Parts: sequence; C-alpha cells; structure tokens
Amino acid sequence: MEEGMEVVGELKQAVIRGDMAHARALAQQAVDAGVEPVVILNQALISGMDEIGELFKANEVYVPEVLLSAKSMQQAMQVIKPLLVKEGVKPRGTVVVGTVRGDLHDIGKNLVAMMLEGAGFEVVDLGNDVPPERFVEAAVQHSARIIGMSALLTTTMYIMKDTIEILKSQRLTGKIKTMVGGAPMTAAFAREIGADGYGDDAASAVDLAKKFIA
Ligand code: B1M
Repeated sequence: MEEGMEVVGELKQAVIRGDMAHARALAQQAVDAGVEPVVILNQALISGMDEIGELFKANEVYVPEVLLSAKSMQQAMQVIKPLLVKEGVKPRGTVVVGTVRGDLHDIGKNLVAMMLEGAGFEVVDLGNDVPPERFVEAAVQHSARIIGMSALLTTTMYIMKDTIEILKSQRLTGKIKTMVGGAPMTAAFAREIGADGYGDDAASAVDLAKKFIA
C-alpha cells in the first residue's frame, strides 16, 4: 500500500505538470497497487487540480498549463470513474454549464467545466449558444444545484438575466444557484442581474460552487 501511496503522489505531480502521457498509466498503477479509487480522486486528482487552481489565481501559471492539467486529470478519471460509479461514490453536486445564446466563445467555459470536474463536481456541459430556457430545463432534469453561465460579448451577457427570470417564475431561485462569468462581466453586473455569484476566473468559479454546495 505504501508503494501505492507513492504512486498517488506521482500522479498528483503529473496532474500539476499537465503530464497527460503519464497520468492515465499512473492512475492504473495506483489501482493495481490496491489504492481505493476515492483516495486517488481526492489525494491525487482533486488535490492536484486545487494546487494548479491556486497557481493560476496567483498568475504563476496560465490558461494553457491549466488546460493540460485538466486534460491529465480527465485521462486519469477514465481509469477510476467506472470504479467510483461501481462503489457508489457520489459527486459533490451537479453543475449545468454553458455559454449563453448568441455567443460561440467556449474556451473559458470549457476551462471552468474542467476545473469543476477536477474539484469533484458532476458537470453537464450544454456547449455554446444555449437558450435561457435550456439552462433551466437541464438543471431540473439533472437535479443540478448550480447553473453556470459564460458570456464573452457585451451584447450577449444580458441574456443571462432571462435564465434568472425563468428560475424566479418557476420558484426555483435559491434551490438552483446561478453563477456567471466571462471577460466583459463584473461582480457589479452579476448583482445587477440578480445572479447568486460571479467568478472572475475558473478557480474562483470552483470556490464559488463549493460555497454554494456547502
Ligand atoms: Co471573439 N471576441 N468574437 N472570438 N474573442 C472577443 C471576446 C473580443 C473581446 C475581441 C476584441 O474585439 N478585442 C470581442 C468582444 C467585444 C465585445 O463584446 N465588447 C470579440 C468579438 C467581437 C467576436 C466576434 C463578434 C467577431 C466577429 O465575428 N466580428 C465573433 C462573435 C462570435 C459569436 O460568439 N457569436 C467572435 C468570434 C471568435 C472566435 C470564434 C474566432 C473565437 C472563439 C473560439 C472559441 O471560443 N471556441 C474568439 C476568440 C478566441 C476571442 C478572444 C480573442 C479570446 C477569448 C478567450 O477564449 N479567452 C477574445 C479577446 C480576449 O478576451 N482577449 C474575443 C481565453 C479564455 C480562457 O478566457 O473566456 O475570458 P475567458 O474565460 C476566463 C474568465 O472570463 C472566466 O474563467 C475563464 C478562465 O479564467 N470565465 C468564467 C469564463 N466563463 C466563466 C463562467 C463562470 C466563471 C468564470 O461561471 C459560470
């Protein structure tokens, strides 16, 4: 088992380095050495993504490095996800994410989705150009606690308000929290449209999601 925990440490470093080539093999090695999948998830993958998130917030690494880390985490997840499902390990909660209607920018949204997965959330990614009612339908369908909307255009960011209005009209405010983000947005704008929170970057979006679920 000691050997297995060493591999867990190596896997965490592989995630931080964004070493996609080794992440999957190390995850398999840890499983073969008898490490519980939930330990691999928490102590290698989530912990590695937490560290890269902190480095990103501190501007010590940038988008390409975070994307590589997230992809390495996803490689390792392919090995442990079926085992987690078999053991009935529950995700932290479900988040529906998407880029709003009329907006095709999805790089930031993808990063947010990957970081959320890295933090142990189940993510339902609706893609881009998502109409307001689709966010709500998907959240209800998947029993999601959070809707995360991204917008990169000053012309599309106002559409987020429509989703929030639909939640209000269906008396879902509070049950389903909304978080918004994207380059043209500010915390003041998020408050103005009645969103529950604003994420300045992908790591802050994860912090916010954890706060909502807690
Ligand atoms: Co476009 N584009 N673009 N573009 N594009 C911008 C946004 C623009 C600022 C460029 C400029 O003029 N300087 C400008 C918008 C101006 C404005 O609205 N005021 C613009 C424009 C005008 C357009 C078109 C209209 C151009 C045209 O056709 N005339 C057109 C619109 C198409 C459409 O959407 N309908 C268009 C098209 C495109 C491409 C398709 C070519 C491409 C998108 C490819 C893709 O996404 N698959 C593109 C790109 C790449 C950009 C820039 C250069 C980069 C955006 C990006 O990916 N950044 C952008 C200029 C810029 O921002 N420097 C620009 C990297 C990404 C990681 O950052 O998305 O901000 P970002 O995400 C961050 C945070 O914002 C936050 O976390 C992320 C990580 O830190 N975040 C969240 C994002 N979503 C979040 C959600 C959260 C929380 C945090 O909670 C849910």
